[in-house]
Amino acid sequence: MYRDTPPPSVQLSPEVTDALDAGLPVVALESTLLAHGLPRPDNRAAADEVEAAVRAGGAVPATIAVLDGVPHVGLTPAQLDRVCADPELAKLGVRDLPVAAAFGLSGATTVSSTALLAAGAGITVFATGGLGGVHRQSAETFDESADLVALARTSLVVVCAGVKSILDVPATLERLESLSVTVLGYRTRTFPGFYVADSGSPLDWSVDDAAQAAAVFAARRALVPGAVVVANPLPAEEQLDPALHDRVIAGALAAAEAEGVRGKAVTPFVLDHLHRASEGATLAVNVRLVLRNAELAGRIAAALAPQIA
Ligand code: PSU
Ligand code: MN
Repeated sequence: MYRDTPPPSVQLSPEVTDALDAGLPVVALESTLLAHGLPRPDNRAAADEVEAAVRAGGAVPATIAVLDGVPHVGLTPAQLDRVCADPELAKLGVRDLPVAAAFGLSGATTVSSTALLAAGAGITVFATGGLGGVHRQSAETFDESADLVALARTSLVVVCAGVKSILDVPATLERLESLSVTVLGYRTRTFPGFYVADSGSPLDWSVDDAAQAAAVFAARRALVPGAVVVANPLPAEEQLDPALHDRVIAGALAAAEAEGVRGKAVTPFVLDHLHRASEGATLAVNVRLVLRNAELAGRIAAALAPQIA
């Protein structure tokens, strides 16, 4: 088919375009946690709540997904409906983006592809739930999330509650060190454990407020490409009961193994199993930590805007 103008490679929403042009703070949000990490139809309300949390922090939200081959940065309510309702929506990491673009496919973006698209659009702060990382048994399966390598080369702040606790947390921290990703605890010197406040792994560095996190990112950006991870723990009174946590995780990993789940299906399978085995307790905690991260990301973006203008 002949075209005299190329298709737009990335579509920014009018609100995101205006905010970036005016130097206002913007926070990128991923869509895989909505489409593949939370159950339908409740994921749709969560999408609105996460965007509202970014606004409460003082920034404009930009949820990112690929629709009909075009990456969108900032979604309309109707586009969010699509992302949250479509059971066929693909899960797109960085390596999948060219296939989606060439074939006009739609998909949700993971941490890796969201970070790439956000940075390309000029967005410097990104909020998610938990990063992907090194899976347990990775010595046999080689299962390590593409999130890690993407963060090594993409310059932005990523606010998360650690890495998903289905993973090998110490091994993931070792890989982040090898990849020279800066990791900061938010008011903590131990790495958060996603559903639980403390993973038990120590951290070298912490920041006390959004302004300090922004200052570290501004310094990194002037020095070397790559991400600054801000690891934001749930308060102890909001975490999942640690005994329940350990029990349901063991069951979910055993189920994935027994059913032979592999590749990019592993994380959605395990999260869904956890939500059901805990009778919704992991789901409620997952949504809560994403909201807290979105609000903190909004505050970091607001603190950063004058520093990198
Ligand atoms: N955080 C959540 N829920 C999720 C994810 C993160 O609270 O579903 C997603 C992110 O999109 C992350 C992905 O990039 O899980 C990691 O998938 P994998 O392990 O296949 O790399
Ligand atoms: Mn994987």
